[in-house]
Amino acid sequence: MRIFRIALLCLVAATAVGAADSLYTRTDEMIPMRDGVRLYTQVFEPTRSTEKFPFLLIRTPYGTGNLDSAKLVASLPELAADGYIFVMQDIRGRFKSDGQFVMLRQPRDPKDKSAIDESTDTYDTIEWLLKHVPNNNGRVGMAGTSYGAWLTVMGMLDPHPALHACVPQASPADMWIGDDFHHNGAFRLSYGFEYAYRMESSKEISDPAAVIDRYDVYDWYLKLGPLSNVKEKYLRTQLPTWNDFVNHPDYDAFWKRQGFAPWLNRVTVPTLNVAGWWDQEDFYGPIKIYELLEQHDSANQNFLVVGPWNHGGWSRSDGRKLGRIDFGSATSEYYRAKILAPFLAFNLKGKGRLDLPEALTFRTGLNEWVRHDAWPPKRNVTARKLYFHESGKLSFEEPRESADQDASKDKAAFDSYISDPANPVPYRQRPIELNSGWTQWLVEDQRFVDHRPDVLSWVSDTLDNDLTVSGKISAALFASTTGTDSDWIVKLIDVYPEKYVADPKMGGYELMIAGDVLRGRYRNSFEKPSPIVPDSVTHYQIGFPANDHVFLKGHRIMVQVQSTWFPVIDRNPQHFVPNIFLAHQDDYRKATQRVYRSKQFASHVLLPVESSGKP
Ligand code: PG9
Repeated sequence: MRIFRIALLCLVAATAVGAADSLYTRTDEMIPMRDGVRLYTQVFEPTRSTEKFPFLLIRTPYGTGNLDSAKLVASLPELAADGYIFVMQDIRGRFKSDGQFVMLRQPRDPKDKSAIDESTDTYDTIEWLLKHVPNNNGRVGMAGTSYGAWLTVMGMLDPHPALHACVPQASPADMWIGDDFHHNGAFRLSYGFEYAYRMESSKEISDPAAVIDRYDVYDWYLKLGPLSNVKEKYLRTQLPTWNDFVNHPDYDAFWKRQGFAPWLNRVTVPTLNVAGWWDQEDFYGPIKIYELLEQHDSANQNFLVVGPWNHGGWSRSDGRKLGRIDFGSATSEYYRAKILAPFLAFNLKGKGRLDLPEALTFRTGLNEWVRHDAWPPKRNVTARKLYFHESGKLSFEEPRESADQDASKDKAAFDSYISDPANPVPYRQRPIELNSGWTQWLVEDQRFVDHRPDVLSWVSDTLDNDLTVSGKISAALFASTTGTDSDWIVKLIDVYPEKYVADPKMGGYELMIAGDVLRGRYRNSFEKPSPIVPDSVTHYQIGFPANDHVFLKGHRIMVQVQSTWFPVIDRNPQHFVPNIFLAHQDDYRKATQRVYRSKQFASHVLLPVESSGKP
C-alpha cells in the first residue's frame, strides 16, 4: 500500500506539470468513505477560469483509465466545451480503489445506520468534493452508461442534497426479468459467464479467452455440455456471480432486492433516462426505471429518450448507422449536443431553457425524432392483433379454423418443429467470435435462420400503407410441446422490399424490431416454476419493453418463433428439472413443438398501432 501511495503522488505531480497549456488539470485523490475505505478518484478542473463550475461525477467498475486533458476533451467534447469539474471514480474493490467489489451490491437496509452501499459511497464522495475542490458551484450531476448508469440510479436513491441532475444511460433494472443476466427466467449464458469471468477473476478486467479456446464460441458452449460443467471444468477460482446464478435459478428475494422495483418510489432528482432500440444488454432496464419513477413524478422531472442505438451507441461516433441500417441523420451527435448538454447545463448551471417533451423517441423506419406527451403513448393508439395463419401467413384477420385441444389429433391448426438441444439455433451468424460481432447482433439480417426447420416464420402481405407501431408490443403464443419444459422465442421483423432502390444490397433484409424469450416453466409464476403438461395447448405471454417503428409501405411484417437461441440463451433441457444449472447431460431432450393458429388458439402479436397508420 505504501508503494501504491508513492506511485500516486508521482502521478499527481506529473499531470500537474504537464497541464500548463491544457484546458483541464487533473489531480488524483483517494477519497475516504464513512467506513474508512478509500476510493481512487480523478478530478479534472477547468485550468484557467475564475468561474465556479458544477461537478459531473462518473463512477465506474471498469477502471478510470489514464485520461489527460486532451483525451477528456476528445471523449466528452460537448460537455468539456461547456465547462464542468469532471470526476471519475473507481468503485469499491475495482482497479485502484480499496475495499471489496460486490456485483450490483444490493441497496443497504435503511435501518442499519452503519451499512454502506453504492448510494452511501456516492453521498460520501459528493460531500468530500464539495469541501475539498474549491471552484465548485455547489451542484453535482451524475451520468453513466450501463453499470455506470446503475451506479447513477443508486446515487439517486438517498441523494446528497447537492445532486441536481442524473443521466442514467441504459441502466439495468432487473437482472432476472430483462437485462444482462436473464430474460424472463432464461439464462443469458454467454454474456453471464463471460461477464462474471471478466469482472471477478481479478480486480481489473480479465479476458475469457483464457478459458474459451475455440474461435467459434457456439461450438465451445455446445461442447461444454450441461451448465454444471462450468464449475467442474473451468472455474478453478470462485466467481461469486456464477454461484449466485446457480443458487438462485428462480425469481427469488435475491433478484428482487437487487432490482430497482422496491426502491424507486420517489423522484429525487431531475432524471434523463436514455435507451437504445437495439441495445444488446440493457433495454428493459431504462424503460422500467422511467416507468417506475413516472408513477411518482408529480413535479415533472423524469424524462425518457430512446434512439436507434446499440449499448452505449449514443456516446460513440455520430449515430447515423448501426450495422447496415442507415438512420439518415447523426442521431448520437444530436443527442449529445441537443439533449444531454442542455439538460445538464439547465439543471447544473441554470443556463438555457429545457425544451424536453415527456418522451423523445427516434421513430425508426420513418427515421424522425418524435415528441410524446406520455410514454407509452395514450392518444391515437389502437391495440391490433396480427394473427398467425396457415401457409406462413400473417394478417389482421382472425383465424376461422377450429382446433382440437387434443394436439395428438391432426385436425388441429398448427405449425410444428422439432427443437433439439444438441443442435440449437444460433443467435447470430456463425462463427460467433468471442470479442467481436456482439454489439450489432440485434440488427443482423434474420434470413440466416429463416429456413431452418426449427424456426417457424409467418409473413404479412406487402403493406399498402405505412404502419406505425408506438408503445408496447406483446406476443400471445398458444403452443404445445412433447416435453415438460421449453423456451419460446418470438421475433418481430421488418422485411424490406426485394427491390430496395435506396440500397440494393438491403433487398429483402429481415430487420428484427423486437425479440425476446420466455422460459416455459415460468409461464404462471416467475417465483415458482412448474412443469408444462406435455401435448397440451398452453398460453404463453411475452412482452417487449417498447417500440416506435414504422413498417413502411412496400415492406412486410414477419414473426419468427423458435425454441433455442444459442449461446446467448442457455439450452432448456426441455425436460423439467428443479434447477437447470444442475441438470445432467441426459436431461437434455428433443421435443416436438406445435404453435397453434386456430380460432380457439389464435397465436398473435398485439401491436399498438397509431390510428393514422392503417395497413
Ligand atoms: N451491460 C453491462 C452490465 C451492467 C451491469 C451489470 C452487469 C453488466 C455494462 O455494460 O456495464
